[in-house]
Amino acid sequence: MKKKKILNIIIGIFLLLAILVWGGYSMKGSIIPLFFRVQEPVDVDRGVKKGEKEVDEIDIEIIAEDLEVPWEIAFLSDDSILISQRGGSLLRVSSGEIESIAEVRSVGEGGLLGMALHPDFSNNNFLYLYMTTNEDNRVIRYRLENNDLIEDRVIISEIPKAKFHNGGRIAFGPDGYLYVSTGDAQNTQLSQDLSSLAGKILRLDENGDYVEDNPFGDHIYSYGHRNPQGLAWDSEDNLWSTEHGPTAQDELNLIKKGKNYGWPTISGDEKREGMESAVLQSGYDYTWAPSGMTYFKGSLYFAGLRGQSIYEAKIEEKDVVDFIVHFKEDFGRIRSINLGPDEMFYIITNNTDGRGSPREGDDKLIKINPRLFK
Ligand SMILES: [Ca+2]
Repeated sequence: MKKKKILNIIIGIFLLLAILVWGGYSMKGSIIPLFFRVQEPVDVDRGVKKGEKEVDEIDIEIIAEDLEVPWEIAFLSDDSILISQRGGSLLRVSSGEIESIAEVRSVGEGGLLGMALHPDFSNNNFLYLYMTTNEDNRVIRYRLENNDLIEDRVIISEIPKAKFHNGGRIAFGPDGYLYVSTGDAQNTQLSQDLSSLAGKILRLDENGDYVEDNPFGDHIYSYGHRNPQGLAWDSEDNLWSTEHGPTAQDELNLIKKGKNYGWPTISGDEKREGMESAVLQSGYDYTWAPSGMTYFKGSLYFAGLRGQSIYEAKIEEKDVVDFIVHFKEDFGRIRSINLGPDEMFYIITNNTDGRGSPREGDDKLIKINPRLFK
């Protein structure tokens, strides 16, 4: 009798264990993502292999997938990121969730491009967007309240538009003013024409008025540009810009107030009296197709579309002292690179607009630890 009772208890424990093991195993797929942030191993030569590092030391992390031609990133906080998509939608990515905030205006071939938060965004909620409309390229200021985007005012309009060469990067400088890069709108003569807003870098105050000490008494800050799409300031507050050249001869320029950057008379490092040559150019048979740019610890990092790379230009005394190509072809075409408040790089790919070869999950927002660039 006693033996039988013990046997029953043993069988009972065994069955209970079997149920627990089976249950745990069958739910494995749903349990794991709850405990570990889903972390896709990225197929890159220099990427950190899975298993080599602790789980919390993530060096490359895909933050969002299935984006549609994303163009610019802005950080509301460490874990809340805005993304503009060229088709006209604005997204917010929080904890891996993607929310659609708004559809912005009708757009042409350019679309919704640049985005910048007002330096005092936390108080005034002002968000600036650069977009192509049916008439022009323009910058509009909105108030972003929770997930509502409320139009506030047109900051600048009548920037010539075209199928290509719409410029589109906007950024607040260390002087507190808004800089706007515009393309030549496929009319090369406009870049030298000081009565046109095409092919320029503009400088505006927060309301869209021109800054009093702008060089020509209007919105223009520099001219003779073809299609600049990257703006970044170094630690000495020098403004740098990337610019698409004509078949190769892409440029990295040091932007100075009132200067002429040569297009269409000169390109790349060609020289002409009264015109500024690029500090660095891609060469005569190589194309970066450079777009977004950011500065971090002595280097400018900029995105390459055609070049499918992140380019690093180390700078000293307003000159480039070293040039390094990172992640070549690892992610495809890259539209932008930004530095987050967490001092991590965030890049967006540009493989879904018909010019690239989309990979699984494209387009993506990817976080990269800057230590991988050492
Ligand atoms: Ca030039």
